[in-house]
Amino acid sequence: MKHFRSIADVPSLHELLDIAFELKKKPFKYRKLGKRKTVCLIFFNPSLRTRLSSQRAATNLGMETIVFNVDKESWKIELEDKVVMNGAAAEHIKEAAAVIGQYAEIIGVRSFATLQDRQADYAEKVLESFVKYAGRPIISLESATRHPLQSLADLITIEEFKTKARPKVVLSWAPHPHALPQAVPNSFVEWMKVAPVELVVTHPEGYELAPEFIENVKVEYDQNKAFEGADFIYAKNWSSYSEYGKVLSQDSSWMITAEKMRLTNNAKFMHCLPVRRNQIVTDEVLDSPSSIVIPQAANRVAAAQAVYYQILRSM
Ligand code: SN0
Repeated sequence: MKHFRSIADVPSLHELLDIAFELKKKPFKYRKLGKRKTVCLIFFNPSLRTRLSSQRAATNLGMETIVFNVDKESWKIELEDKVVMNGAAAEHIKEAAAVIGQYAEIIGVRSFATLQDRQADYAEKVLESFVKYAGRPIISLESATRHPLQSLADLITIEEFKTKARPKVVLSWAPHPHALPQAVPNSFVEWMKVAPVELVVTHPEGYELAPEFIENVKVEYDQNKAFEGADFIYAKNWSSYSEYGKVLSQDSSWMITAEKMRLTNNAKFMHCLPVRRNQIVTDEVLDSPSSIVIPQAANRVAAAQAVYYQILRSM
C-alpha cells in the first residue's frame, strides 16, 4: 500500500483485515519492521483516539513518532498557489510538506473540512498537497471527506461482535449543537458498502450524503423503521452536504434512546467518539452492555498498525 486516504488505496481489504486481527493478537510480532523509521503525525485539528492509537501502533511496530500540532505550534501555512504571501501565512505547503518529508518516513495528516467551501473541502487540498509535495507515504488521520482509520476500526469491531454472517448495520444521524463534517459517515458508508453487511442509512431530509458516497445505499427517512431488526446502530451527527455545512435540524427525537434500541434485534451501539451524552445518545444506552464504543476505540490501534504494516512492507 502506498498511501492510505480512502478504501480505494487498499489493494486487498481481506488481507488488511487479516493482518489487523493478527496484530491484535500479537501486537509485537513485527516490532523489528519499523526499526529506525519515524512517523510524523500532523494535526491541524484536535484529536484524542487518533493521536494516541497512531502513536501506540507505531511503537508496537518499533517506530519512533513525532507529533506536531501544526495549527498551534507552527507557522501558518499557505495552501494556495501563486499568491503574494504578505498576509498571515509565513510558509507555503510546498516547503512545509517537503521538509517534513526529510524528517520522517511516513506522514499522518489530520485536516478537517472547513465546512465553508464545499468544492475546496471535497478536493482535499491539504491531504493531496502532502501527497504531492512530501514524497512520502501519507496516511489520513481524518481528512475533509473521510476518516478511513476509523472505518477500518469500525469494520474490525463489527466482525468481532456480529452474531450472523450478514448483520444489519444502521448508520443513524443524531442531533448535535454544532456543524460537524461528513467525513465519518462518508467513510463509514464507503467501507460498509464492500463489507458483508446489510447497510441502511437514516437521517432527516436535507442530510443526504454526497452522491458519490450514498449511491447504491438504502436510505430510510423513518428512523424507527430503519432500526427494526438492526444488529448494529452506528450513531453520528453530520452537517448538511446540499446546504453545505449547515445545521438544518436539532430535532431531539432523533437522539438514540433505550426505547429506540428496543426496536432493534438487541443491537450493539457504536459511535466513533467523542460523543455528547444526552444529545446524540442517552446515558442509559451509552452506559448499557449494548454499547461497544470502548472496544471500538480500542480497535483503532489494530487498524493503524495494520495500515503501517502494509505501508512498511511496500516501502
Ligand atoms: C469530529 C467529526 O468529524 O465529527 C471528529 C470525529 C472523530 N468530531 C467533532 O468534531 C466533535 C466535536 C464536538 O464538539 O462534539
